[in-house]
Amino acid sequence: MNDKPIYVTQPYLPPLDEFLPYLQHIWENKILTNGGPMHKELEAALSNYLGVEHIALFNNGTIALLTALQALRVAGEVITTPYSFVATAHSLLWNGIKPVFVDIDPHTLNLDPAKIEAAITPQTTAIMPVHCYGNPCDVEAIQKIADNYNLRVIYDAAHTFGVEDKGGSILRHGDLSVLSFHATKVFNTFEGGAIICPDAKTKQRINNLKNFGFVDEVTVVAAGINGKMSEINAAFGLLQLQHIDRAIARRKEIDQAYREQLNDVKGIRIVERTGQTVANYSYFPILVEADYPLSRDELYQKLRENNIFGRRYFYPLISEFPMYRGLVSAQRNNLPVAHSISEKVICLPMYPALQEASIAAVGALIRNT
Ligand code: T4K
Repeated sequence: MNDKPIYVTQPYLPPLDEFLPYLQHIWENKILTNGGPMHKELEAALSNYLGVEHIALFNNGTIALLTALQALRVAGEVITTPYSFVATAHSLLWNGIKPVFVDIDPHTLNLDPAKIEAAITPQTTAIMPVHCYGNPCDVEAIQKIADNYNLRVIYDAAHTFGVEDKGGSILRHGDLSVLSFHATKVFNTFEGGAIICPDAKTKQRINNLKNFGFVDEVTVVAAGINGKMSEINAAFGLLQLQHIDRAIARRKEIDQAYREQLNDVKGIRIVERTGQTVANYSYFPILVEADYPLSRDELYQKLRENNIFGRRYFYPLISEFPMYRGLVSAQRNNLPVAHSISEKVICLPMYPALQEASIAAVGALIRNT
């Protein structure tokens, strides 16, 4: 039994004294928000680190998703995955858009491109896929469909900080990609997010939208929102960035240690990393199959009884929540793979400060049933 609870994640916090000079700087110049110097510096640093040209920072990933949809004037119906955090579909509803759920691929756990075309109607204007757990979607197949039907593609890339495929950053795909910098993410600014956009003009529109629609002191061009990242969040991001490579390297070690512990456990399937040349090891999802001695929920409870708080990301499916379940596309028989995965998944604790003893304890509990 572990004395202290072990949660699914724990934010990476650099030493406090390293943050104090940033605070001092903010206190001295008294710019707290509205695109101040830290904000500018973080945009430049992130665009360099991520290998993308245009990035617009936000106060969280959800407001960034809402704004991405507004920026492209998406309306009508949008095809998306039920296997995600609820914010993905909520961003559609908040924009008065109808989500149309399409099933996922059983290996990548991302939107299955083979099933997208059948869900397209004359009202469809866009696709919103999620690179779930940092596993890239089948971006080429999705783009081909989008081109054929003249649809926009907005990637929910909340899990995908720093992930690359053979051509570079995964964030370059689609019309826009949206990141989350929430406390539970690989790179965090306490709360935060960003939109990666293809050109300066789109970024300008996004910047206007995240600042109430202002383009200058007296001109408002759109019903914008307040999506601005504050200086304190940006400062924390700048500090995090100095530690991020070490933090991801430690995640990689943990990933390998779990694999060694769990590789040959009958009935436990480790979700494979696919299509990545650079991974960020953001989550460690396992699937509890029928030939494991315990059900998924029994194993989940057993871990909890031992102070290990894995999470069932993503259960229930988004399509099961009351505001979605009435949709035709939300019917269970439309989403058999997503249901099956959602009923098997547990994300094990994964964060840089996780101790070897904790990894061993998790492994032992799962092996010894
Ligand atoms: N799209 C996708 C695909 C997403 O996964 C998310 C967010 C979004 C969009 C939206 O982005 P944001 O608007 O959030 O930027 C968490 C996060 O709140 C959420 O950001 C994340 N996805 C989702 C997958 O997980 P909860 O409700 O599970 O978080 P919570 O508070 O239960 O935290 C999990 C564990 O982490 C806790 O048991 C303890 C630990 N923890 C958490 C926090 C907040 C800490 O140790 N320190 C902390 O400050 O949603």
